[in-house]
Amino acid sequence: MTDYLAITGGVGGAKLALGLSHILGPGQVAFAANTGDDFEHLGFAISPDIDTLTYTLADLANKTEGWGRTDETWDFMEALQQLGGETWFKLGDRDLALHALRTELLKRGQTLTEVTRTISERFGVAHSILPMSDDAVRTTVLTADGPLAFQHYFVRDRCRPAVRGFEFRGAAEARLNPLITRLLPDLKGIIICPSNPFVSIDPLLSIGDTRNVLRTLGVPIVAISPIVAGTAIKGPTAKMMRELDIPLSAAKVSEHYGDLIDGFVLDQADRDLQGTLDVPTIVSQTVMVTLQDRIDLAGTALEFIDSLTA
Ligand code: FO1
Repeated sequence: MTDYLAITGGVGGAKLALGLSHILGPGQVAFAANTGDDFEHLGFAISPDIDTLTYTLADLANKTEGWGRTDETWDFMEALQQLGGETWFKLGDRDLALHALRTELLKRGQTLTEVTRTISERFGVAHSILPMSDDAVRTTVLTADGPLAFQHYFVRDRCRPAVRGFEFRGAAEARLNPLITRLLPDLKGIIICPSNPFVSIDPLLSIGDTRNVLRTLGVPIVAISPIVAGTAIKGPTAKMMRELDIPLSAAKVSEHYGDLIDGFVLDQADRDLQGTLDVPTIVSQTVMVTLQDRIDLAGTALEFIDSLTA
């Protein structure tokens, strides 16, 4: 029986997932991965957040970039450049093997969930990585320059266009991964990782009536702030908040999740906010530099859930 579900996005989510995997066995925690960033590129099915999670749990993540894998070579990209192909999205040679295999297995009719399990098992990952849906949900960033597919906004245009809002295309008709649905009734708690609330966590919450289903489960849902002392540890969260006219504060992330969450983990730099939010809060070190930081934060989140359990 799976006790905990962690909802993850990219790097921040994967770091906490690694910490959780050191405390909880494969039967005790599952990771729900954002697939709103997925896209097809050069004929390959790319699932960046699933892969960040897979590589992190397999201890193969490229820690410098925050995406892709270690021991990478770039012959494919060099050859592609010589041929005048599109090179804005960097696919390393070894990483490419993963995308080629996923694309092939999907073409043969396997679901993204099945493909993800096959690939993660081949990398020796014992914990379940569950794509949020087997249906296509695509994050579109509404910008001052018009709507942009997520990777075009994020990688090609380097988050330069000013953000006006987001759409999760396909989310209303999509079905939450049935393996996630199946484990919900037995959960002891849900952890929302310190990922970007707008483009890493909201895509899952926008699938059908998922937000409502989670809200009414009756188990504690705790979120960890991705905003520390008025800035984001990584990625465009802070820039997005500024452009959306949302004050840059961890409190606003908590407000964003609203009545979905039962608890919010603030960084120690934001201890002044404790007692000012609408939900119970705890203060912890949320910046994860070392493996021990990841394990400690995971332990803190689990204890918090315990303390909130009626
Ligand atoms: N992010 C970049 O900033 N530049 C890239 O060239 C890039 C390539 C890439 C290849 C495979 C992959 O799985 C991820 C990749 N990412 C790249 C990261 C990724 O697009 C984003 O970090 C996530 O979508 C945000 O979570």
